[in-house]
Amino acid sequence: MSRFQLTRRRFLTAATLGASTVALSGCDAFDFLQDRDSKVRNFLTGANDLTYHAQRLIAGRSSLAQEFTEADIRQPQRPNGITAPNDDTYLALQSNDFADWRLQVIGLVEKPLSLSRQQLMSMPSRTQITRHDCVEGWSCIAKWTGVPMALVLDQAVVKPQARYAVFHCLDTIEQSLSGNIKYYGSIDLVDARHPQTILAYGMNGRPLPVENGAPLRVRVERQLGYKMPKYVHKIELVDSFGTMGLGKGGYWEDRGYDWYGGI
Ligand SMILES: Nc1nc2c(c(=O)[nH]1)N[C@H]1C(S)=C(S)[C@@H](COP(=O)(O)O)O[C@H]1N2
Ligand SMILES: [Mo]
Repeated sequence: MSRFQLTRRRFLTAATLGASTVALSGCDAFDFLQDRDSKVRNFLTGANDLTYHAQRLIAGRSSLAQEFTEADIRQPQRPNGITAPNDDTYLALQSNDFADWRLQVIGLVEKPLSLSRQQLMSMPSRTQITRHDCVEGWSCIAKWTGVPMALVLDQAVVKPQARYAVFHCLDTIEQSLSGNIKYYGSIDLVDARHPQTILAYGMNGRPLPVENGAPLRVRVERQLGYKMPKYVHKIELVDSFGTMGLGKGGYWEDRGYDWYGGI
């Protein structure tokens, strides 16, 4: 089990943080899909339910995604989406090496948690070399280290009526007239408790860089990249995500991507 020397090592910081424009590099959405009542989107949603149930039946609850060796890591993990959050809260945490950052675990739990990075890092860890597939069509193999999410959920004691874990992020992915929209996403508790689902604080043997989600990002290895939120600061256990965002369970899901991004 690897442990990182975080004491005086500074995280990668972007030298230029000026631009406050929307950074939607690549993951473009189609406009009609933003409409809640779009017939096309409802059709796509129905098809996704089928994919989800079929994959659950065929692949089972805990089949593992393929793992690789060090030799398979041929390039750095390609940063995508937001890579340098310029939100005040994030910048303040980053300037202090995330010493004041906490992971909140709230909602349908018996014991709400507020965990520091140090506390997360002192829990048992898992390291896995896996392939990240982005919906845009590129892949990267990288080594990820973090706490199995199941251990965190056990510590919080999830209530029986909880069905989903929602990840709330610190980065603004879009500036709209009604305010800043932060990235968010959700998975069901089957995936949340999957042995390869980790809350990662390390990548390729180093502390997770800012561009890849420091101080904490999720790895959900049987799904596509957009299902793995970066810059996570809050995990909320819910029985429904219908009242969040546009009601589809995540920033990209609200814009037409499948809720179940199975690979
Ligand atoms: N908070 C946050 N999480 C995010 C994104 C983002 O823009 N913000 N982009 C998603 C997408 S589309 C991909 S492919 C991966 C990219 O992760 P990487 O930058 O480590 O390659 O993060 C996902 N999680
Ligand atoms: Mo992606």
